[in-house]
Amino acid sequence: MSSKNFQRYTITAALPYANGPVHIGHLAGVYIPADIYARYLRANDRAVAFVCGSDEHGVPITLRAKKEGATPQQIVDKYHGLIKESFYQLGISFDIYSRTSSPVHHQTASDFFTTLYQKGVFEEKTSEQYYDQKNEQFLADRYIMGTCPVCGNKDAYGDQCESCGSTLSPNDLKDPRSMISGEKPVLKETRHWYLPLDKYEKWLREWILEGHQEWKSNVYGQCKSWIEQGLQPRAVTRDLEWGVPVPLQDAAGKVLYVWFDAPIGYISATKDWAAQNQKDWVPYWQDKETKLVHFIGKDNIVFHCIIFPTMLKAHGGFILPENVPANEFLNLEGNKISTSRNWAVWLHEYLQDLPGKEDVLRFALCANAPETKDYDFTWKDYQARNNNELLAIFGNFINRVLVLTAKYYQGKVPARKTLYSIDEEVIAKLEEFPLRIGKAIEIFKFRDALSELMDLARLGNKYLADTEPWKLIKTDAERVATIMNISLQIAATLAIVSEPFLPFTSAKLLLMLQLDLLKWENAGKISILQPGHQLGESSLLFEKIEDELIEKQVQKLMDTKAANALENKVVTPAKQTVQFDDFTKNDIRIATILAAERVPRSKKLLKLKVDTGFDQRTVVSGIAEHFEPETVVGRQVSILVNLAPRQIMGIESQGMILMAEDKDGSLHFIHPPSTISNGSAVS
Ligand code: B3M
Ligand code: ZN
Repeated sequence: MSSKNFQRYTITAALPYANGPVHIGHLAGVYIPADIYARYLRANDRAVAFVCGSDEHGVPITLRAKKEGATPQQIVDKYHGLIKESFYQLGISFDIYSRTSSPVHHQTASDFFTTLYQKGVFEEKTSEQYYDQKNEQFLADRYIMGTCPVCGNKDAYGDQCESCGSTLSPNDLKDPRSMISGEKPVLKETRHWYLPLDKYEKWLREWILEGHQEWKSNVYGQCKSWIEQGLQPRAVTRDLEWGVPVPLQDAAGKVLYVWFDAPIGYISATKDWAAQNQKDWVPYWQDKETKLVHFIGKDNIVFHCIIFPTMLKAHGGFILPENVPANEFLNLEGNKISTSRNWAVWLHEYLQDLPGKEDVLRFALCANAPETKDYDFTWKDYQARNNNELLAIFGNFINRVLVLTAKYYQGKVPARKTLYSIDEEVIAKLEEFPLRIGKAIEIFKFRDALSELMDLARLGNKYLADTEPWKLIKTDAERVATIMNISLQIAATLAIVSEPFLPFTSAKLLLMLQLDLLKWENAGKISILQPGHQLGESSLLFEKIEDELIEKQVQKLMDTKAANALENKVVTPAKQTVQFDDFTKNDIRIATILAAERVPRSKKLLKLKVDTGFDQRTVVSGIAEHFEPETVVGRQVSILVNLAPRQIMGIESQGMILMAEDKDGSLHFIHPPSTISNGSAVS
C-alpha cells in the first residue's frame, strides 16, 4: 500500500446510466462515500478533481428509448438533467457532472481508440452474430431472447437468464428471437476489434495481486478470480447505431462498446472541468503525483480494475487507480432494490417527499453503508438514526451549548479560567477526534468515521452532564465560563469535521457559531472560538421524525409491491386437456345466497345457505377473507351442485361456489348480468 502523501487527487464516481433516476442504493454504494472522501480531501487542502457524469450509451438506453417510444437522445436528455439536479440537491459535490453524449467525450473516446488501434493493440476478428433481417440490424445481446438452456425460461436474454441467473451468450439460447421484430434472427458475419486482456494477464497479476493487496477483500478477491480463471480478448466495438462511432474507415454502423467508452468518460469529464475552470487536465490523469480513486458498486469491479487499467496501460502515459473501494449492495426493506420492479427509494422523490432532510438520508445511508457486505435500508432504521442519534445526541448537544451561552453570556464566548482535570481530559480527547475521523476516511471506512463523529458529540454531552454548568451558574460563574468555553470549542470542531458527512448541518452550525468553514487542521483545537466572539441566532439542527411520515413511505413501497403483484402475476397456463364428456358430468347452476355466517375458528370460511331452484342447501366457501357475510346475502352465484358432499370444519358442504381469482388475488363471483331463475343450468 502506497503510504505516499499525495497532494492531488482524481476521484471518479461511477457514471450512472441515464435511463432512469438514481436511488438510495446508488447513493450508499457509490456517491455518498465518494463525496465524503472528496470533501475531506478539500478540507485538507488537497487539489481535487471529483468527476462524474451520465453514461448515455449502451443497450440500457436504447431499450428504454424503445420502451418509451423516444429517441436515445431524448431519453438521456430527460434523465441526465434529473440525475444531475438530484445529486446537486443532496450535496454531492462533484466538480463536474458531465455526460458521454457530449462532443468532448466523443472526441476523447475516439482519440483513445485510435491511439490503441495505431499502436496495434487490438486484435481484429470476424465472428457470427445474430442479425435481424427485417430491421437490417445486428442484435446486441440484450436484444435477443430465447429459451434458457439451463432452466428452460422462455424469456431469457442473450447475456443472462433472469430466472436462474445463468450468464449466457446469444448462441446458447434455444429458439432465439429478436426483441425488435420478434422474428428468428439469422447468424451473419461481422468484424470487431478486441482488447487482448490475455496479453496483459502477467502485468495485471503483478500490478494487482502483488501490488495492491491492500485493496478491499471483495475487490481483490473478484480481481483474483477473474485473473485466475484466465483472461480472454474482449470485444470493444458493437454493431449499434447509438454510441461513439468507431473511428475507422470501414466501420459504418459500429460503435465503441459502452464499457470501453464509459470509463474514458472520467477523462473527458476532467477535460470538460479543466476547460471550464482554466485548469490543466493533464496532471490529473498523467502525473504520478496524482492519486486516482474510483468509487463504484461491486458489479463494476472488473471494468474498473481489469479492463480500464489495461486500456490505460496499453495507451501509455496515464496513471492507474491507487484504489477502487467498491461497496456491496444496499437492499430495501428486506428485498433487493430493483429498477424494473420500481422497488427503490428514488432520490428525486425523496427530496420532494422529505424536504430539508438531505443530511438525514446521508447519515442513514453512511451509517448503514454496505462497505463489506450487503446491507438493508429500512424506514424504521432511518427514523431511529434521526431521532436517536442526530436529534438526541448531535442536535441536543449543540442546542444545549448555544442556549446556555445565550442565556448566561448574551451569546458571547466566555473566557476560560482555571482548568480542572476533567477539562484537560476532554481537551486531550477533543484533539484526537479529527485524526481518528481522518484516518478512517483515508482507508475508506466511512461508517467508522461517522461513528467517531457521533462519539465526539457524545463527548460533549457527557462533559455537560458531568459538570452540570446549569447548577453552578449561581455559585461558581468562573467554572461555568470554562465549561461553556470548552463546550463551544467542541461545537466548533463538530462544525468542521461533520462537513464531509453532513454538509447542510455543518453550514447551519457554522452560521450559528458565526464561523467560516475552517480547514481540517483547525479541528480539535481548543481556541477556535475566541473569548468575546459573538455567536449567531441558534435554531434546532434536527426535528423529530414521527411515525406517520415513515408509515407513508412504507405504504408507498407496499403499494408498489401490490402493483408488481398485479403486473407480474402470470396468468396460469391452461390445465390438462379434458374430453367433452368429462365436462358434461359437471352440473353447474345459478343459485341465490339466502344466509351467510362465519365458520368459528376459521379465518377463511363462510357457511352459506343457498337456494338452487330445486333445493336449499349448505355450502362452505373459502371467501371469508374477501367478503363480509352480510355483503353476500341475496347474491346470485354459480354453484357446482353435483360435487360429492364434504365435511369441512364439522359442517357438511353440499357443492361448491365458483369464484374467479384476479391477478392481484382478489376473488369475484360468477353470476349472470341480471337476476335469472335459480336452477338455471350453466353449460
Ligand atoms: N453506467 C453504471 C452501472 O453499471 C455504469 C457505470 C459506468 S462507470 C464508467 O450501474
Ligand atoms: Zn435460466
